[in-house]
Amino acid sequence: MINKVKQTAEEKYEQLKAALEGTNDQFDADLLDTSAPGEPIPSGARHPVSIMLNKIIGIFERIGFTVAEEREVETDWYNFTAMNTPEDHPARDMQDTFYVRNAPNMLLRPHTSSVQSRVMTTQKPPIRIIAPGRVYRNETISARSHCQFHQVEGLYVDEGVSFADMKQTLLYFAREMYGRDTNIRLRPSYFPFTEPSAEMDVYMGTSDEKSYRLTKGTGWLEVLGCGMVDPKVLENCGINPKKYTGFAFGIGIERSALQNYDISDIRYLFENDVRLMRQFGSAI
Ligand code: 2U9
Repeated sequence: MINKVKQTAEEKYEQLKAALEGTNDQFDADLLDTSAPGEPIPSGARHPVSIMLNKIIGIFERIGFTVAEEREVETDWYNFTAMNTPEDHPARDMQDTFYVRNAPNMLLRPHTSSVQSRVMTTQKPPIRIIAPGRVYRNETISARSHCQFHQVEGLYVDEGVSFADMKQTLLYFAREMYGRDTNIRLRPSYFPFTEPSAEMDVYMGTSDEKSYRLTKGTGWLEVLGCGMVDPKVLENCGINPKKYTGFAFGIGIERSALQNYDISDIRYLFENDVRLMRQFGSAI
């Protein structure tokens, strides 16, 4: 009886061994199939805000502007006092600007102008810089506005810099950004730090549904603010306004990104949802 059990066990063992060896042969063959297609390696993607920032930086670097970066927690002097924004200006209000608790002179910068005011107090003209970076404002968060966003500001100070220089520089920018046949217009505006000040529109037309909607039926899209640096700002930063003049401009990045990529809500840009980013896999 014991022999019979042993025999059955041995048969079973041989059967299983043969079957397993057969499978192993198959498995080894699969492993060694050098013609099998490789596993795809997912590539990373840039954030739409970075794509827009890099594009704008590239355009200005090609005509001799260099990037300047500075701190996000600033003093009110570099952001407001130097920039000719009076003590009672509404932008200084806590409703509009985040202040650091227990440090009344410190704030989260509401624009990157403090980069330029810092550069002007330490360097002599010619100054030709762009200041990209994150800024903060005490705004109610909605589909259209957020308490954090990005700007690129530019500054050119030298002897004999004119409004015509500004217009031609911004026309070059618009044509690099929106196409070589793009036309622009400058509308009068007001900023405490520039005089005269203007807003620049680019002509998109109204022939397709997207441009009609973006331009509210006018064909013109507002792109940036600009102006000649107020002589008071130059003086505050230690630059002689009798000898030097300059122009400056500011571009809001999120708004351009939403328009460019047809994104319906600014909050998507701050949620780090990879499904948003994956759609920009092929962009630089
Ligand atoms: C210095 C002197 C002047 C920067 C400027 C604007 C016009 C402007 C807005 C664009 C959209 C802010 O992001 S936004 O909401 N900015 O319209 N910014 S001129 O002027 C300067 C900067 C530095 C020393």
